[in-house]
Amino acid sequence: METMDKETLKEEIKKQIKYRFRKNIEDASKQEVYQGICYALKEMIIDEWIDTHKKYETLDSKMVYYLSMEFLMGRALGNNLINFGAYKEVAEVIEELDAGDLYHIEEEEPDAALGNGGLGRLAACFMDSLATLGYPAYGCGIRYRYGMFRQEIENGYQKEMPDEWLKNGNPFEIERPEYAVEIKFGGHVDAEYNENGKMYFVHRDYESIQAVPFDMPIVGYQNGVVNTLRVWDARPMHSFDLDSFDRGNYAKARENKNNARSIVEVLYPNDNHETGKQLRLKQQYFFVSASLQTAVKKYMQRHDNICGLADKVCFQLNDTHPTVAVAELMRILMDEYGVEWEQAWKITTKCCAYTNHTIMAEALEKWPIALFSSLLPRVYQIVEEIHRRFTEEIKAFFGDDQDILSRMSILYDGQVHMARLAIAGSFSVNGVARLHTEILKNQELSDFYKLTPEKFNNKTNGITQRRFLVHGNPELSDWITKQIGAGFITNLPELEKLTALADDKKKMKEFAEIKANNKKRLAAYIQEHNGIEINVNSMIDCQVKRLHEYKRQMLNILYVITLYQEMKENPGKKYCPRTVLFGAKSAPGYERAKLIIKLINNVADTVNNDKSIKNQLKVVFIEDYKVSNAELIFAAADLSEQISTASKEASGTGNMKFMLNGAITIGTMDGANVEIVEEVGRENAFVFGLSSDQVIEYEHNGQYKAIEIYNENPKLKKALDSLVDGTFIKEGEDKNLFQGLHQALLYGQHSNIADRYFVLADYDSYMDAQKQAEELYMNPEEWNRKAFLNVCHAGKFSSDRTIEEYASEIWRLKSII
Ligand code: T68
Repeated sequence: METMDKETLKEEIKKQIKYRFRKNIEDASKQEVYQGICYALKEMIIDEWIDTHKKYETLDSKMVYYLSMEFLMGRALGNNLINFGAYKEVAEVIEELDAGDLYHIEEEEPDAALGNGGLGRLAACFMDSLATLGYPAYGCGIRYRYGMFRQEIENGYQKEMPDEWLKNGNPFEIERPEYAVEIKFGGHVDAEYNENGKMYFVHRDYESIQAVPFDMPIVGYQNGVVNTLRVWDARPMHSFDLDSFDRGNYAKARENKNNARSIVEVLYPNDNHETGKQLRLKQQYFFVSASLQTAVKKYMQRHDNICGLADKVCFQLNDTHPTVAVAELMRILMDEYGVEWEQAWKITTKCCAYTNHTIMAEALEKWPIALFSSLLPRVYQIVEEIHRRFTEEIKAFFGDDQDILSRMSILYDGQVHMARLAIAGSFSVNGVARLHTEILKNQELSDFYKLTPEKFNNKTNGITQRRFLVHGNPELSDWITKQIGAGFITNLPELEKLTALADDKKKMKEFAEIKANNKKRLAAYIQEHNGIEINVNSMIDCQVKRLHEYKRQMLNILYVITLYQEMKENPGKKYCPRTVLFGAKSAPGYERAKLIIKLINNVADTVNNDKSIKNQLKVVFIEDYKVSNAELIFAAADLSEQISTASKEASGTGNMKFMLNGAITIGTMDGANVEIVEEVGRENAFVFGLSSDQVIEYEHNGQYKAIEIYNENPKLKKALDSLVDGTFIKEGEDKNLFQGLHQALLYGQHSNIADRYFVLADYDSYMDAQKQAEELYMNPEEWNRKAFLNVCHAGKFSSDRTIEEYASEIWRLKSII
C-alpha cells in the first residue's frame, strides 16, 4: 500500500501517457487517460506483487490452485484502486489534472467477461477474498480472445456480438513466455520395457501446442498482498511449419498457427448446460495440464520427494470442467516422476478437491469415449484403470448391483462421466449452499455419499463486499463507515452493529435517500442505454441473471401480464408504481430462452406504450447485462427476484448482492435463499412457492398436472392465453410466435413433460407474495426499515467467510498476514 503522494502520482500518470501515446495529458483521449492510470497503478503494485511471491517461497507456503474454466472478473481499475487504497487520491488527482472524472474514466475499461454467470463470478470473488485474507493462491484459467458475447437487442430479439475485450490491450496483465509449457494432443501410446523389464508408456505422433501464461494481479484489501490470476494463451510450438513454408505452401504453414489459437479463441456461452464439443475438451485439458505441470515443477524446485506434494499443493476443481486434472496428475506422477500407481493415487486423492455447482441433469459433463481417447490417449488409459479399480471398490461395498453401477461407474454407456471421476479422485466434495449439499447427499449423489460420507461437505457461497458494496455503492459504503467505522470492509458481520439504527428516524431517512440517489444513477444509465425514462419513485423490481427456464423469468413476466390486465380492468384504481427490470443473456443455441427474451421485450413494448395505465407499470429489458452494469442495478434495487424452482438453483449469489445493497428478496426456498431468509428473518422477505421436497416428490411420482391448475384459475388462464391471442404480437409478426411457450407450459413440447419447472404450481403463491410486496411498498417507512435490516444481516454472505471455511476445512492453508 505504498501509495505515492499526489504530486508524484500526477507526474507518473502524465509520464505513462506521454511514453505510451506520445501525447501530453491535455491531448489524451479518455481511453488513453484510463490506460495511463492503469500503468501508473501497476507500477505501484509491482513491488508488493513480487514480495508476496517471495514470501510464499521463503515460507514454503502450501498453495491452492483454483482451477476454473471461468473467471468473470469485470473491470479491474476501480477494484484495484480501492484495494490498493488509492481510489480517492486518484479521483482527486484526475480532477486536478482536468482529465475528466474517475467514474467516467472507469467506463473506458471493457469488462473482463471470461465467464458465463454465477460460477465464473464466484471464482472472481474468491480471488479477491483469498488475497484480502492473505492466503497463498493462484487462479488458473484460460485467456480467451473473446469472452462472453456482447448482447444486443434488435426488434426484441437477442443478437450475439463478439466481445473484443483485448482490443486496446490489457494494461494489468504481464506475459510470462519464460514459463511456457508444452501440451500434447492426439497420437498413440506404446508400451515399452526398460532394461529391468519394467513396463512404461511412450506417447508418440502427438500434436504439440505451447501454453503461454499471462499473469494478472489480484490486490488484497490494503494488506500488501498481491496474488496472481494466471490465464493461459495457446500458441503453435513453432510459429511456422518451415517444411511447408519452404515448399511454398504458405496457407498450410499458417494452418498450424490457427489450430493452436483456436483453443483459446472463445468462451463457450452455456451455463448449466454441457456442450460435448471436442474443442471444449481441448480447452479443459489445455489449461489443466499447463497449470498442473507448472505446479508440480514449482514444488520439485524446492523439494526432493514428490510424495509430499499434498502437504504443499491443493487443486480445487471449480465444477467438473477441470476434472481431467485427476488423470493428468496421475500421468505426471507416474510417467514423469516414476511414481507407482498406488502411491500416485494416494497423492492425487490428497491433492484434488471438487466443488459441485448444479444438480441439473443437462449440465452433467460426459464425454464420448471415442472422442476422449483419441484426443488424450495416455490420459484415457489412466481413466480406464481408475475406472477398473473404482468399480472394484463399488462392488466390494455394495455388491454386484447393476443399478448402482449404472449410477456410479466412471465409464458407462460409452461415456466418461466427469462428476464420477471428480468424486473418485478427490478427498473433498462440496456443495455451494446448505440445501444444495443436502440434496447432493440425499438424492443426486446418495450412492457416493454412502460409499464415502467423509468426503462430503458444504461451503455456502459468498460475494465480495469490496466490489459489490464499496465500489458499486460508494454512497452507502461511506454512510455505513460513518455509522460503524470501516471494519465491515474486511469483516462483513460488523454490519450487525447497524441494527440499532433501525429505530432512528433520521438515520433511516438518510438510508432511504441513498437508495433514491442510486435509483437516479441507474435511471440515467437506462436513459442513456435503453432510451427509456423510468420513474425513480417506483418500486425497482429486478431479475438479473442468466436466462434459464429453471430460473423462471417466465413466472415473473406472467405476473407482469397479470398486473397489466388488472390495471386495464380497473382504470380508476391506484396501483403501487413499479418498474420491472430484466437483465439476462441466453445461450445462443437455447431457443426457448431466446423466445422468452422476445416475449419480455414485446410485453415491455405493449405495457410501456399503453397510456391508459398511466405509467404505473414499466418493463425494461437491460441490454448486455454484465458485472459493471450489475453493480449499478444492485445498488438501486428495491425488490430482488430469486424465484427459481425449489431444488434447482444450487446457491445463487445475485441474491446476496441485492441483500447487501438493501433490496428485499421475493423468493422460493431454494439455494442460499434459505440461509438469507434465516439470517434476515421471514418477516423481512417475501417467501413463496413449493418446497424442494414437494418439487422432488412431484418429479418422482409424476402426479403434477399443469393443465388442471390452468383450468381452475381464471386469472392465470387469462394471463397465459394472452400469449396466444395476439396481445403481445406486433405488426408484421407471426401471430403464433409465442405458441411454443404456451404449449410447453400446458402440454409439454418436443416430448418434454408439461411445465417442467412448476411455473403454474407456484403462480398463485407468487401473486400473493407480490401483493404483499406492493402493500409494503405503499408504506415507505416500513419498507425502508425491512430493506435496511437486509443490509444489517448480510454479514454471513461475504466470500471472506466462505474462503475462511475452504482454507481451514479443505485446503489447510496458512495466511501470510
Ligand atoms: C452456478 N452455476 C449455479 N454454471 O447455477 C448457481 N455451467 O446456483 C451458483 O450460485 C453458482 O454456480 C456459483 O456456485 C453456473 O454458473 C455455469 O456457468 C456453467 C458454465 C459452463 C458449464 C456449466
